Amino acid sequence: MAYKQPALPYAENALEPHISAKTISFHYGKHHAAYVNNFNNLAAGTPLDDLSIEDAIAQTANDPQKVGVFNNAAQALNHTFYWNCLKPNGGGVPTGNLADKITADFGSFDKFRDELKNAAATQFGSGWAWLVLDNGTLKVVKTGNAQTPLTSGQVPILTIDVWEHAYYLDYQNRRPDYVASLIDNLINWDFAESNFNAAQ
Ligand code: MN3
Repeated sequence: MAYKQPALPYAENALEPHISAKTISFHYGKHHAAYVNNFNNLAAGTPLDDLSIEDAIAQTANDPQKVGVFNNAAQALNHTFYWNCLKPNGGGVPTGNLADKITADFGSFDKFRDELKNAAATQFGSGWAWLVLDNGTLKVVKTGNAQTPLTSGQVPILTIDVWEHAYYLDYQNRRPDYVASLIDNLINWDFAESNFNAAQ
C-alpha cells in the first residue's frame, strides 16, 4: 500500500516571513514529494509494500542492500514530522509537562534552546537536529542525511531540517539564522507536547 504524502498542515505562505512560500513550494512540492514517490516505487511489488512506513524504515535500517529504499522512506517520514513541528505564530516557550521535563533535563529552557541551536548549526552537511526522549530522558541529537532517531530506539519530539534546501533560498549560507528564526517563531509546541505525552 503506497504511502500518501500528507497535506501540508498550513498554506505555503503561512510561515512567512521566516520561511518563504517559495521555499515551502519546492521543499514540500518537489523534495518531499520526490522522497515519497521514490519510496513507493522502490517498495512496490516487494514485501515492504505491505508494511507501515515506520516498519519499512525499521526493516531496512542498517541493511547495505536497502540503502536506497531506507533513505527515501526515512526522508518521507522525517519531512511529514517536520511540517507538523512548525506552525504560523509558533515559537515562544512550551508549557505543561514538556516544559517541566525540559527544565528538569536541560536545566532551563534557554540551555535547551542553546543546545538545539548548536546541534542544528554543527551538523556537518545535510541532516536533522532533534529533541528526543531516550529511555525517559530528553536529549538533543543530530542525524546525518536521512537518518532518524527512530532506529536508535529514541522517540522524536521535535525536529529541524538542516538540509540546505530547507533554508538556502531564504537565508543562503546562514543556517544559524534560519535555526534561530525557526525556534523563536515557528515551533509548534502543541505538537511537541503531544508527542511527549504520547510517549509516557
Ligand atoms: Mn528537507
